Amino acid sequence: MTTIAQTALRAAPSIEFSHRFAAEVIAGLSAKPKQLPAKYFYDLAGSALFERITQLPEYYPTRCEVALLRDNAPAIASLFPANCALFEFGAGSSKKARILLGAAATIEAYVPVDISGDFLQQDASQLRRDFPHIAVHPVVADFTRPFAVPAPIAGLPRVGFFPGSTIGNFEHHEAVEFLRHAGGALGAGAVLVIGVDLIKDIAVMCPAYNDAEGVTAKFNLNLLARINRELGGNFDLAAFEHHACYNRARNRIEMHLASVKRQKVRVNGKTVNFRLGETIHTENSYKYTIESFQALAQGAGWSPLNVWSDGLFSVHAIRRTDNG
Ligand code: AVI
Repeated sequence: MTTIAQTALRAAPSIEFSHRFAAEVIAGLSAKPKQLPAKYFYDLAGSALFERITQLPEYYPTRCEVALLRDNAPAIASLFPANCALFEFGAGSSKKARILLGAAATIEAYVPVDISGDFLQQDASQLRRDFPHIAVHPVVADFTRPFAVPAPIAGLPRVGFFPGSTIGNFEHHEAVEFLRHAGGALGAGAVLVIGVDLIKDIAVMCPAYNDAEGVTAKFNLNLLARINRELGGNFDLAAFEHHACYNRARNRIEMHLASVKRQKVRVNGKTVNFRLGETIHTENSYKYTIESFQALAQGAGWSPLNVWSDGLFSVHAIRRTDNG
């Protein structure tokens, strides 16, 4: 996930991006019920807020995952083939990948794949200084779509890394699609290390998305602020409330923005009407059991190799089955 430092270096959005953003926002606000794509949370301000979320006392996933990776790095590294290339999907700051790069002597190359090119290049320079024996080949691309593999990596066996439970922000069919795509990019027999948040007591899950400091509320409301900034919207942020709750039937945290009054908002030249209490659904964060994630992965051509868990979060190692 993109962080503060990365986004500070990010170039202005392209015209193509702005058109897609406008079209998806208008489509989402015209839908019933209203919704907005969660991928638009991560502008400069949103990425900074997400970075703060990962440090909140209530937001356990980052802390748990880093501890699991640190405590089990040798066991995870033992699954990697000789002279392999580690591909990180949605690389962000490579903070977590560094744990694996430091533990696995068999990693010959690191290939972070991320849409944020400026930061990737800067982070690559630092990684080359810190791990001089590892070749770093950043790929600027949308990691959910096919991308060109750098030529020097072509012959190396590949290991995938997808931390953060970002898979939880995908609908189940999208998660299967991503795992199939990752399988295609990594090749037959490849190992994928993936972080997955677990279903647990609501008293632990809900505060992680309703923190006392209100950082998650600001993160959610920033989506409206971004629409104001980039699409000439006139959302009054004080007229919307952050709501986050666990949907037991669907095993997901849902985030919404609820209108505190009847109101009209202008976005990109269009008027959007809100009833009192009407919500915009902004994000799903699916939670899994160890077994339900393994079943999902199996359906996408991956078999379980090992899993490390502290009861709150899980780090899975899965292997692509030959026919995956
Ligand atoms: C990035 N993703 C895994 C986070 C999550 O927990 O679903 C995004 C987030 N939304 C609110 N807090 C954190």
